[in-house]
Amino acid sequence: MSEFVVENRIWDPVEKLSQPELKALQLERLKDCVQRAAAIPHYQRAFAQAGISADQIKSLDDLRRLPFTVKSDLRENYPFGMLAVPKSQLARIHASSGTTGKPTLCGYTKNDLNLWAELCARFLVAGGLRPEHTAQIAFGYGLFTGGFGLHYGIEKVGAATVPASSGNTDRQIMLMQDLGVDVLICTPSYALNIAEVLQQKGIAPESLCLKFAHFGGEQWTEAMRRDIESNLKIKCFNNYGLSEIIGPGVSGECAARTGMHIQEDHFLVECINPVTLEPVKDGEQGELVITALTKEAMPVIRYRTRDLATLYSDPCPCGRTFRRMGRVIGRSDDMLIIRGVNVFPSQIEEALLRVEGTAPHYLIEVSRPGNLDQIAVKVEMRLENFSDQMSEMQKLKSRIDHEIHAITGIRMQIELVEPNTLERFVGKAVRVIDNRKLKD
Ligand code: DLL
Repeated sequence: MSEFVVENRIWDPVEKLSQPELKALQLERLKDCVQRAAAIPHYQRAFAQAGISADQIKSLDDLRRLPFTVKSDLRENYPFGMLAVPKSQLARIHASSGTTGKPTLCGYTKNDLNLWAELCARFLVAGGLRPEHTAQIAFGYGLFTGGFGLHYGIEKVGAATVPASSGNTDRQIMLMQDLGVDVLICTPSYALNIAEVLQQKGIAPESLCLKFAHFGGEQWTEAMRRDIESNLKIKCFNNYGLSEIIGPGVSGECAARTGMHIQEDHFLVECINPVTLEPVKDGEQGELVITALTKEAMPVIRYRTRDLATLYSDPCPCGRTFRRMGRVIGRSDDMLIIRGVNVFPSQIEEALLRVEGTAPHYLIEVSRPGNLDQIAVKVEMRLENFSDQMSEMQKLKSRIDHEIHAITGIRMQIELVEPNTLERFVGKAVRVIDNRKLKD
């Protein structure tokens, strides 16, 4: 890891609001948000079905009386059915990164765009960004919220952006070298990709000016953070968001890196058991449900994110009072159920990263040849550990098998593949192919 030390700085004093002040602000905003949502036909129907009206919201506890919003609600109201303002007031439209069917849209008014930049500025500053820095954005610029979201956040802080967009790793590296880039902004899997190309080109990471990075947009693990930090000699910060809510800017890590502070003055976050829909206790894992309190164009009520994480409300040394969320450890809908056992791709990644000699590139393939689920993991080897000796390879396979079994409790078929043979991704990585679904 780099020696880079992030001094604690807070962008907006609101991040230090006392609990009573925060709760009062949230309640006022919740009432307003529900009033605005009540003008949208979808919410009129959903509120009527739940037997609640906007004027019955008297306390923050009343949030639980409101109906959930799910992705299919947004799809069914495609393209503009979820807007609370006339289309003429939109300043921009983004979309979720879904690859099949119609995307789910997110509309922004001018004020929404300004708020979004503010929220990104908050987590960027918490994670070390200062006006003197140069930040390279290797997120795609387009309907995906990563590129533009981070772009305006960086500009708000007053740092310089290099809007490289995604792909063309050689050019990314050239820009980093020539422009003295200090900060890298992309998905964690793309950072691994960059580290690998640097190594292939024989460029020492120390020869770059890179000091730290802000990663988000996909799941990653602590082990992957360690890997990237040691390969690129930088410090990495995690940030989280989703386009249905606003994009990046929902939460992000501070210098303490003990979870991502949720921007609670704008987002009410609940953590529920995805089966019973009851709230889980603080510190227990559950599905995040988010209400976007202040978005003008698209107020979203109790959006079921499907992201599984844990909320923490113990004090943070940075002085921010906003609760934190831990890493997203999986999605309630990409959870694989293998012979009745719940398995998350992130658990397999954690296991692989424990075994020296494997590269953090893998592909999980699930099938059901007869009546029994089978799961195969293709694991790429590191060049230096690749050997012609069967016995060496066999040893490596059994170490992987052991770690995966220790973490998930099930045995998987392990296939070692040659270095640089699995597909690389410039955006979000695709790690799972579930062939069982194709038969449905
Ligand atoms: O990925 C927004 C974003 C862009 C966040 C750049 C951070 C940085 P979507 O394309 O709508 O939006 O995908 C949202 O990505 O529900 C999570 O499952 C996943 N995700 C986003 N950030 C993280 C993270 C953007 N830090 C979906 N850790 C979310 C784990 C993440 N998963």
